[in-house]
Amino acid sequence: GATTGGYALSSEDLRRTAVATLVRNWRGRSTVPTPSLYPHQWSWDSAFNAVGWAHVSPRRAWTELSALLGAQWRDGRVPQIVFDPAVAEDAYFPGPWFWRPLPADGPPRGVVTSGLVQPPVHAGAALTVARRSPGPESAAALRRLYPRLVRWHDYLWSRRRAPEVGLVAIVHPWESGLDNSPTWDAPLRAVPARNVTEVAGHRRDLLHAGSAHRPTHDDYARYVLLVRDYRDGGYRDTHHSLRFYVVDPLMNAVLAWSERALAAIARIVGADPQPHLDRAREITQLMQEHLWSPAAGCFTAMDALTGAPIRTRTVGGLAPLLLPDLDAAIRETLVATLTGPAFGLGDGVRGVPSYDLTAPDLDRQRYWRGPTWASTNWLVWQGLQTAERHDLAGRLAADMVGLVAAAGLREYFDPITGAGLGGTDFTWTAAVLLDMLP
Ligand code: 9WN
Repeated sequence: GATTGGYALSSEDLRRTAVATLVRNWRGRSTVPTPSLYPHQWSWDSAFNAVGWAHVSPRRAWTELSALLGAQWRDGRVPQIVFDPAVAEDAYFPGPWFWRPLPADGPPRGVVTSGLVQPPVHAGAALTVARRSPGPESAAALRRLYPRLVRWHDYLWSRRRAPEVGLVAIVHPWESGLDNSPTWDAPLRAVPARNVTEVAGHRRDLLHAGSAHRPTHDDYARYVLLVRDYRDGGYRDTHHSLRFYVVDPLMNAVLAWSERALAAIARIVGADPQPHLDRAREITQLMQEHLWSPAAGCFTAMDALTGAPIRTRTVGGLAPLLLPDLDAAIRETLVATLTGPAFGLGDGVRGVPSYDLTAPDLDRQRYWRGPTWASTNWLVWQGLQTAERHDLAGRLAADMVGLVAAAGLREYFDPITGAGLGGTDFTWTAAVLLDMLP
């Protein structure tokens, strides 16, 4: 096999390691993100995992997506976590007990889930799986999944749109997928950090990853309070009662990208693609109207409770590269930001960091406050292909391969030194690698 830029492992070695990790983390219907830290099924992880499985066992890719959508709530939401009943209740915090009671329009009988959501990458991933492994099995799977994916998007569109802006809002930092991103610092100031010691005592993550690489105890106290409020309100999406309500570019860009994927899937299964294309276009326009920041050179979030813009540059603000109907000038500026000092693609930085390298509060080791993550890098990689910047897409893929060759299948990486951080044997890192390997 080809060698990977002077690193010890060849492409073939890497492929073998990645496949072994997927196989080891497979639990019969889905893949755990990593057995120690996250021993259940996670929503957006499953989408990335499926893309990896497409290279190994398309059947497992479809099983994984079907299992997740099998836990879809009656109201259409696809939950952030589907708990494995075979795993101890306290293996992960907050575990199944914390989310109860689940409402009547919640998950199917006997299924316990979180009540939050994560970015809707699933339709985009399903189309990617079908393209990587075309044939009757994929066509049949798309036919089965299409109505569920439609209901999922309809939930976000009908229940989660911020009134003034018309874009989808998140009610908790965990919904963003970028949990402790500096973007949430300002809106989280309105959320008191209560019972910090008690919450700290519940944490299980610190048994498996260094505390300098994880969110703080204050972060967790706020996360817990927000879940408690939402749960005690029956997980109803009435934003007047929420303390956190934020419109975020990653969530909306991914929804528009997935709506386009649904249009392509609709054509395959004999449904009407037009409503999906219309919605995708509407989201792109609304994002350009409300979230584009010429000063930041990327899309930025907005506190939907106050209307205040949040001018942080994060990898989420680059995700609209996924949208082919973006203004040409905006697309060019995004590419300039990606290759400029804030993200440094092609300039010695390893992969696309989660946060602006020039920001004074950059923390290269702490979770979503600096490190490079495989999942978001895959999205930017897709976006660069949509933008027809195959040169940069190739650069980014080589960066990801180099990171893993040197540091292993870690959860995230220091974007300057390349050091591996967080969990080990990480499924989405393996999955994305299989898709990015030359
Ligand atoms: C909470 C599983 C998940 C990812 C998220 C990542 C992390 C969970 C946690 O792990 O979040 O959802 O307990 O910290 O931030 O993006 O889906 O890999």
